[in-house]
Amino acid sequence: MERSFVMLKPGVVNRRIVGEIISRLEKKGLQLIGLKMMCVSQEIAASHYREHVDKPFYPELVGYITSGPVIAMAWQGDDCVAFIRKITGATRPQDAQPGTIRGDYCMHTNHNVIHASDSPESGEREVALYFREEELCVWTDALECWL
Ligand code: 3AN
Repeated sequence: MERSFVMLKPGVVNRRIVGEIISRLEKKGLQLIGLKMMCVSQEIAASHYREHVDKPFYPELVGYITSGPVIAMAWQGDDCVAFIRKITGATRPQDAQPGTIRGDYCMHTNHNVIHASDSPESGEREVALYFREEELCVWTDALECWL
């Protein structure tokens, strides 16, 4: 079963839209297996965004996700990485379709509301970066046969 790491960035907490955004993922039928509010350390931020270390926006990106609490989540489901990326929308809000989270909730790429793993391999790596195994709760989904 595929896993994806999703993070609602500090602006989401400040704007009081955490519940609305989580609802969108729940309604799709994805299974939430880990959830916590946390402050991201410099070390975790650096590991998370290591592929962007040479990009001009890197200092601002790390500065933003360490500027206040985030909502860290682990989701599970068949093809869940691709489903969540579709629901999340394109990186640039200008390219994100209305109806996607980024299409509906943001205007600037540097404050694009949400992170979602971009491959199953990233999903495994990022879930392990943010969650200890005992923090994950893998539960039997009684609705599976209806999804
Ligand atoms: P995504 O989050 O859609 O997978 P990535 O991995 O290319 O996109 O970028 C990671 C994060 O870096 C984005 N979510 C965004 O916050 C920030 N970012 C990407 N490109 C830019 C940019 N051109 N200017 C400012 N911030 C950017």
